[in-house]
Amino acid sequence: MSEYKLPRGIVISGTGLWTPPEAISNEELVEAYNAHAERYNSEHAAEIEAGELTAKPFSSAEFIEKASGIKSRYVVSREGILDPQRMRPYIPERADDELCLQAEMGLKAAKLALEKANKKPEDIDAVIVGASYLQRSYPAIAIEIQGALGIDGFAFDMEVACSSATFSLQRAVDAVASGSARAVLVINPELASPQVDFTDRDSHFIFGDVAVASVVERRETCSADSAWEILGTKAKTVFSNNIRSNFSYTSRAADVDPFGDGKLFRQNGRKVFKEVCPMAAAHIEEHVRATGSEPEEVNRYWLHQANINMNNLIAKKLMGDDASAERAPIVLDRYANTGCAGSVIAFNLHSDDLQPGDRGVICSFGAGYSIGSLVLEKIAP
Ligand code: CO8
Repeated sequence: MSEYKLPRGIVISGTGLWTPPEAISNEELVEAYNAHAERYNSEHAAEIEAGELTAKPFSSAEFIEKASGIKSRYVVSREGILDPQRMRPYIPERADDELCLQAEMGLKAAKLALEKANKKPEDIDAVIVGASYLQRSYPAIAIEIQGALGIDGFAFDMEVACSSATFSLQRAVDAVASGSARAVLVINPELASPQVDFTDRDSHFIFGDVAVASVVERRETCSADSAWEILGTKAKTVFSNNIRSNFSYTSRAADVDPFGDGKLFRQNGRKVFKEVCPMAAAHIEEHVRATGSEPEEVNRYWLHQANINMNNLIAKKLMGDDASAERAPIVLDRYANTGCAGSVIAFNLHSDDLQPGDRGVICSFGAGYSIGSLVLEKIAP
């Protein structure tokens, strides 16, 4: 069991959110997908007629908004995604002496978090990058960002799909609690668009790109205007095959196309919905009670942002009739599913109005399955 009694006095003293400058609306995305489907169907008309191939069905902007709550998504590069002949972003390779794209995204969010926390690189002892995907295996993206910021200490990458942010925040809390770092910079650069199969109607609309970052330190060292004390962290994983991403460096040895059929993100969305909602609600209830509150007393829930209907269901279970968009804010209408970053985006955008003494929960849930939560209380340091 990964829940434990935390020593008091560890805080999140600042977060940063970097949003890519380009966005794609549902209508634009559907227009590109439908043009691609039409072209595919006409090029394969004979095989489809003979029953050897299945025709590609058309997508619809209305379906996407109703089924998911997503209206638009930010991406690092729209051009290739919207080209019916390409259907994937164009991300040119960079030289070894240039920052890689994911490090560049993470660095932008990290600088904003440091500024909000009123911290300098010399105040930080560790950098953790947590993301659903990493642009390369080594040197770690975290070490690249550490180098760019001139931080003296240690850095490493970790991947726990949608829970990479909450799990990496938990690692940061552990490091500060144990004394292995005075302050930790947690960075979650979600470069999602390269893993999306934009030719698949069921999943082409789900993801967007973004980067978030947080500073975790002791209350005594905190010099930010306001901060959030971490009352508890709780992490849980349960194996499930319902969300998979199978492309791998071992494909070379298996003699298969790493990006062939079924190798990119795929899921059984209905099953995920049915299984994860009760798990996430029970997880949060237990965690909130363990920190001395009742779920309906919590002022704000910054929930994972995968599906608005999932969030509404979980919010209702936790807050009953008092559930509202104000108490469980939604950002996926603009950002779509940004993997592990969604709950931290919600926290970044919807926490400044709360008062010292107010409580909130950051919670992620997704592939693995994995669920991670932090119960927070606002303090005036
Ligand atoms: N346009 C029109 N019709 C469509 C479309 C479309 N784009 N897509 C599907 N349909 C059709 C289907 O074919 C189906 O038709 P029929 O009834 O004739 O078979 C009908 O609409 C209903 O389809 P679904 O049952 O699939 O639709 P749902 O109502 O279940 O909605 C969702 C689909 C939105 C996917 C929904 O099931 C959902 O969101 N579930 C939750 C899933 C979830 O949370 N997943 C987590 C994913 S991400 C994650 O955990 C980690 C990945 C980490 C990567 C991050 C990178 C940053």
